[in-house]
Formats: sequence, structure tokens, C-alpha cells
Amino acid sequence: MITEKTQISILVIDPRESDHKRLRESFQTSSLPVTTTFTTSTEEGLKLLRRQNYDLIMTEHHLPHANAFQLLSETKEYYPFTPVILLSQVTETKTARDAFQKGVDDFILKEELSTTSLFDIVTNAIERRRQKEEQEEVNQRYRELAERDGLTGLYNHRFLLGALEREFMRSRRYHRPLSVLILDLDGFKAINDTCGHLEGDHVIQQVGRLLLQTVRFVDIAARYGGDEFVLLLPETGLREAQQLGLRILREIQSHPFIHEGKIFPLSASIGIAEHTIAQEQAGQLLKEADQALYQAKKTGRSKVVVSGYLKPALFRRASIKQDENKTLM
Ligand code: GH3
Ligand code: MG
Repeated sequence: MITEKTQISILVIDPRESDHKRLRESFQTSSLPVTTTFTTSTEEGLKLLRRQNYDLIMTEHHLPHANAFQLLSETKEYYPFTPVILLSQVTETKTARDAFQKGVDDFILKEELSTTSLFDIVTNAIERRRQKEEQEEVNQRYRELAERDGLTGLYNHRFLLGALEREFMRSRRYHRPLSVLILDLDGFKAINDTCGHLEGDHVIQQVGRLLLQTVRFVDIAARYGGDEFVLLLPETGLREAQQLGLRILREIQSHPFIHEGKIFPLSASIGIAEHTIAQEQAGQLLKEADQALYQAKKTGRSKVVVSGYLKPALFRRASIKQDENKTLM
């Protein structure tokens, strides 16, 4: 919707100065609230485009050193929703058809500039842009919902499996380290039983938040299901993953989980595995981390177990010292 206060920024790229004049006059008579930038050079036009997002671009079809379609593809790359209107000298239906196929939003014949309603053309193009942006926002929200766990807002199980495949392939191709950490809360059923399911939910949410605060931007934190969480750690070898695991354990153990005004203790068990040459599929990496978690549970809980310590790890950069808090499989 264009209100009186809205200023529409328009970039016009047209090699003919005389046509700039015609357009200026058309804008004046249209009473559109516009701020126009005119250039005769394709290169200058591209520079301006990279610097600023205009509300609308109007370009002559025949540009020096390029044609408008090249400019169009650059524009759509930077600003997919910015409308582009093609200005043409000739009444070629093929040009018009090509233009629409290539993503041009409208087409104006220069000889008709004085009789066409520039107001309608510009306002329609801006309104279509607004609708496309709104639709994209809705799509983005749906995409996010489909990837997220409803309780914690972390990535969900499905997203994690896709990300694991991608990261596994990347790690394999570029010989980069990749670790997986699985965490399962200890004695969580008892919290549900004592404090109620809602309080249990609240605990899961708090753990989710603690995980998010602890990981790096590139790490992927997911709720795997129930009281189980997975961290996918690109560019992270066993040693760093183990340190992270211990830090997370300390965070959970020292976090004040409160029920009826009283702090109750909570702990977790963590299994960690690193991508090694022996693993041919992403699932094997996850499975090794899960086996390490199983060992952590079996050997007393509240600890970090690192898988593959004795196997040759592909990307291991340093040996790992054991201390009383850590268990190595
Ligand atoms: P362990 O120490 O061996 O891990 O035992 P645990 O008591 O933590 O139980 P376990 O991990 O085997 O099972 C997790 C429990 O979490 C099972 C289920 O009752 C509960 N649970 C699963 N999803 C949810 C949820 O969304 N909210 C709540 N409040 N509880 C859940
Ligand atoms: Mg548990």
C-alpha cells in the first residue's frame, strides 16, 4: 500500500539522456512520491544496486556492454523481490515474452510513456513485491516450524538427521573434524513422577536453553526425543568435544532447577564420538555416540564417555588425558 508519506526509491538505467527527460516528466505528471536515481551506464547501475536496495528498477532493454536480462539476473540474486520494469523502444512481442519468462515484472514501451499510467504500473509492481515478501515470511515461518522441536525451540530429530548427513559428507570430503555428542538426563522419570509432567517439560526447556548458551553458532543443537539431546559439532575433534561435554555437565549440575521453592539436583550422561575413516555412513557416527552414552549410563551416569578413544581417529590432533570425571570407551 502506498501512502502519501511513502517515498518510492527508483533506479533508472537507460543509456539515452533524452529518455531520462521523458521519464522524469512522466513521473511528475503521475504524482507518484518517488526518489529517482538515473544512470546511463550499466556498470554504474550495478554498482548502485550492490550498494542499495531500491524499491523498483527500471531498465532499458538494450544496455551498453550488456543486455537488461544480465542485469536482471544480478538484481534477482541480490534482491529477489525487487521489481524490475523493462523499458523498450520497439513493439517486439518476443522481447516482451522473453522478459516475463526471465522474471521481469512489467514492460513499458517508451513511445507509450505519455499515455500509460505510470502510477498504476509502479504501484502494482510495489504491491506485488509486498505480497511476495509477505508470502516468503510465511514460508520461512513454516520452514522453521518444520525444523524445530515445539517444546525447546531446538532443532528436531528430522532436521538433525538431515544435518548429520550433510556435515558427515562435508567432513569426509574436506577431511575436517566432526563430532557428535548425545546427552540424556539422569533419572528424569523421577522428576516427572515427583514434580509432575509440566515441571518435567520445564526442566527439558531449561536444559535446551543451557545447551544453546554453551554451543557455538555453527553447532547444531537438537532435541532427539524425550530427555535426550544431540549436538552436532562441525570442526570439532574429540578433545574439544569432550571439554564441551564436561562443561555442559557442570552447567546442568550447577543450574538451580527449582520445584516448590526448593532446588533439586539434576545430572546427565553424555556420549561422544568423532567421525573416523572406519565410518562409511553418518548413522555409524551417531551409533557410536549412542554406544558411548550407553556406557556412561551403565557405568554410573553423570559422566562423559568418549567413543573410539582406542581406535585410530581420522582427524585426532591431540591425545586425550583421562581424569576422574571422564570415562573413555
Ligand atoms: P535414565 O537415567 O536411564 O536416563 O532414566 P530416566 O529416568 O531419565 O528415563 P529415560 O531417559 O529412560 O526416559 C525419559 C523419560 O522422559 C521417559 C518419559 O517419561 C519422559 N519424557 C519423554 N518425553 C517427555 C516430555 O516431552 N516431557 C516430559 N515431561 N517427560 C518426557
Ligand atoms: Mg534419561
